[in-house]
Amino acid sequence: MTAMTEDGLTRPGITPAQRRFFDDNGYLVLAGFFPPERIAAVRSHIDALWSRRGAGGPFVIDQYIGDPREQRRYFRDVEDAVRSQPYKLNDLHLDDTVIQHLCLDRRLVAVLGVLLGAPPLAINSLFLEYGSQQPAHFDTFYMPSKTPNMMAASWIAIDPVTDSNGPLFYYPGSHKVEPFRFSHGRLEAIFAEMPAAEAHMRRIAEASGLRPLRFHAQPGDVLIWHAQLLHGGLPILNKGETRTSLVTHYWTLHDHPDPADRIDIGEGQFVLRRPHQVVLDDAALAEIDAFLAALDTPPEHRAAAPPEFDARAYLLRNKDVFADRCDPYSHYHHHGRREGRAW
Ligand SMILES: O=C(O)CCC(=O)C(=O)O
Ligand SMILES: [Fe+2]
Repeated sequence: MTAMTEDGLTRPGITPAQRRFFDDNGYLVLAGFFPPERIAAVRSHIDALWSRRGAGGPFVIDQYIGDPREQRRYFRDVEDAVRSQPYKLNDLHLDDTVIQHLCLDRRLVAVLGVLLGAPPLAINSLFLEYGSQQPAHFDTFYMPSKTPNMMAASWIAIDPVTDSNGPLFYYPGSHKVEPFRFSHGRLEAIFAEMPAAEAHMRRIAEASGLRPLRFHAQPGDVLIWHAQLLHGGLPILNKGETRTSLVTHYWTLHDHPDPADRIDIGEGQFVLRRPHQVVLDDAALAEIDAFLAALDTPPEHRAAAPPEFDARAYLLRNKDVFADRCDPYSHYHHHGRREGRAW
């Protein structure tokens, strides 16, 4: 059913009709894509990750999402109680081979390769046991690809999902609406301008008559969505229920042709090489402050920054800048200003 072609993409069993459906609607449902045994193995693997977490490891969790106790922490440090409330376990795919091979399953890579027109590159992943309960958004607010639309997401159901346990919702066709541009002219969000973006999304939904659908899923079903599909997660109505799923976002090798940018885990299966998210506990804040105190910024970079430029806030808001230990003034001078980075 699949065959390797000259452009290096495998051609999977998606039909021309499925391809057209994705282009027209901005999403594709692959029902029963993963067999029940595979999903059961993922579930026990996650249980094992939770029970072994104290042994160490690089993973980062957002605990108690939507609650005053919300905080980003190292997974190795959290208490058992954290598992009984909404959380996001971030970027397991960077180091965990079971999750890597799920979100970069060869058949899934093949489907994504056809839909994106280039081999996919997994850029981040979120393991959610209680859904995201996130309002409607475009993923390009957070992670636009270099070339517009060379990005997609996969959503793999691990629990059955009904109206009661926080289904994913999405607006078919919303990917065709002119995207909202922030004041720097691009798609990634400027925090202060989110109210305007939200008004734009409401206008889209009302004026174009788009109607949201909910993804009622069975374990092993997969939903793929387009970079510009408006979507979110509904709240869990029955507090006792879980809504376990894995979301992965992908860019493409087209935009990241340098092999140094990626980890090759197999047969055409690629992970973007990047650090884990930064945990801002007291120790991390102290690390930022020590880094700032030891900076040796070229005076012209410091002088070129706006007078009220806050280097500490810049590092806090642009975690990649601190992860790479870049001088915030120099980074803002060379890249941040042009990229419209927040500070
Ligand atoms: O699973 C969900 O509730 C939505 C997650 C989402 O929007 C995302 O990861 O991009
Ligand atoms: Fe999203």
